[in-house]
Amino acid sequence: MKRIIITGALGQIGTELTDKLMDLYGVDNVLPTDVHKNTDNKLIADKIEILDVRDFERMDELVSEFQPDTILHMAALLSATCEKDPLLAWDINMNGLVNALEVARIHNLKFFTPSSIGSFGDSTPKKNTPQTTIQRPNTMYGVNKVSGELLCDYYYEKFGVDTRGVRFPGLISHIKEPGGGTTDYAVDIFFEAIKTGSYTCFLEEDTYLDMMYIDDAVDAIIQLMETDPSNLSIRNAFNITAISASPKLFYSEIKKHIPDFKVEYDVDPVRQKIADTWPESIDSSEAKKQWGFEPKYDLEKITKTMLDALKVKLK
Ligand code: VAH
Repeated sequence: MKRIIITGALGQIGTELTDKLMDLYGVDNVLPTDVHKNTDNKLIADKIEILDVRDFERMDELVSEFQPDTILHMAALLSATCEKDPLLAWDINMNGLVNALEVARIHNLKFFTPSSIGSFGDSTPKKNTPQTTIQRPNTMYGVNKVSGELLCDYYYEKFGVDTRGVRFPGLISHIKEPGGGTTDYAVDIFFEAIKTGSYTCFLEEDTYLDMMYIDDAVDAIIQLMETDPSNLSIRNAFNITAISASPKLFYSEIKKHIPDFKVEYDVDPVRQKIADTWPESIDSSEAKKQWGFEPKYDLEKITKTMLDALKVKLK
């Protein structure tokens, strides 16, 4: 990668990904885009362009002007939001993806878009979920992610577009909070531990899901995109994860730092139903073998990093 355009640059991943890319490749070699310009990151604010990924002409115009060699397509609605308006989710998540793939094909760009553990369904093996296994999700988000994986592989095989992807677990960050995700509790719990000392969780205490700290997620995208393509026998998309954790596990780790921290449960049936169809733990051995994926943050390090950062951010 030398010159990169990013869609969804102000999202939970996009914000920190853009920042890291500007640091690594130079501010002038990164073009962040999103549907708004609201950011307190000055470097991003100076560069960002408005782009709704459903607008092919605008995307094509930005790429023709900026002349990138890579597009990182991060714009999408997350799982719980998708269930509130499935047809809007299909429009943004799928028509946006087709536009990004078409732009990559026409302009010969390297291409990345994330899939998710949400691409698995209730009939998928839940523990140590294999890289290749049954994927019959019954959520609009999951349908979008499986369709997206298949479409990205099609563009690789049919048109030779260099498409690559990963299946992200829940991502934990303190700079940009997620919005509308089933795993958002794993971010909210840290914010509330510092803000109020108590948290009401919308998932059951023993709901185990794969999770990862945002720095490991950003590093994984860059590492995969910089890998020699001859090393890759899989394109879309690699299982990656750092930990398998539950609300109860996060609670007990946070209590080591904040002894009076309290958690109650008020389960959201929609998000619990989604979470119950997702794996408890996935096998990320192919990512390790093919491009050296190795997360640096375990539960202990995630907890200390989040609490230390939020004590400063929220004081
Ligand atoms: C969501 N954070 O909850 C996203 C993610 C694995 C979960 O895809 O929808």
